[in-house]
Amino acid sequence: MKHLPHLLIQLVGATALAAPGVYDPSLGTLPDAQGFSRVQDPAVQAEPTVSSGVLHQGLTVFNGIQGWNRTDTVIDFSGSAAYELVARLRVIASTYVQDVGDNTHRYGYYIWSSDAHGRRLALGFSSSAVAFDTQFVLGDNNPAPIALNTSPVRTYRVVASGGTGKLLVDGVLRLTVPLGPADIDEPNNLFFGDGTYAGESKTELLSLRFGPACPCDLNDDGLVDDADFTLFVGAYNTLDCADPSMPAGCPSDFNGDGLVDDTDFTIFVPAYNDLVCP
Ligand SMILES: [Ca+2]
Ligand SMILES: [Ca+2]
Ligand SMILES: [Ca+2]
Repeated sequence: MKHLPHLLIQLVGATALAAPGVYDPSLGTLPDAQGFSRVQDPAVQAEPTVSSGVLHQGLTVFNGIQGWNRTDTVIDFSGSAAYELVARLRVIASTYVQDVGDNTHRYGYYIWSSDAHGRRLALGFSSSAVAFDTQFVLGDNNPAPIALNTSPVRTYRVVASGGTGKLLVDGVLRLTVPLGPADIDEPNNLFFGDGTYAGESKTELLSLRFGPACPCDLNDDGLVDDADFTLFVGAYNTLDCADPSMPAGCPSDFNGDGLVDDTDFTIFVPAYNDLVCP
């Protein structure tokens, strides 16, 4: 058993603060009350609800849309700091429709993000697959969807940096795509929900965060606080990323050397002192 260095003494309880770029259902409110705008057509349809830290939505209208967006956060997929979008989501049901006429694909539920240049990274969910697209008109330039049972709660993480987008599911890298062309989407747009007039979905969203990467935020709530410290300590005591008891993807190995040790702790401490993700 290793022991954490005395530096730990510097860590004191953090205060709960609202973090930017976050939708947090545990606050008990809809996205409308947390800085997101409702996108809904037709105007009258089943109202989403929030309970016990979960946003319940759907079954949505097949030939209508219902979701939320915001455009007030400047995003750059190719900036010096990696961009990250993380969502915990359970897909109870979501359709997939292929339009043979124009070679487009429509998923019942989307989480998509565009940067200041109008480049797009979009996750499309069906009950048995997830797609990771860089084009607005979906077609041959997008990678094939991954077969995936989306019904358990899963953590979907999109990371964009250096001209590349990556998709990790539950900490495991599943797809790497080159960034798509500019000017195919509204700038700085983050959208989640049923965004198609050719599909429907029933979902439970447990969290959503987007913005500059914040690797020490191990539970993805926009803060680096005691909850993350507890997760870090567990990984630190396990030490080896190859240990089967280590969380998938070894997220506490901040420097990527295969171990969770004092080096990672020295990376964790300043993030903890900053508290709020950048
Ligand atoms: Ca729809
Ligand atoms: Ca956290
Ligand atoms: Ca390490």
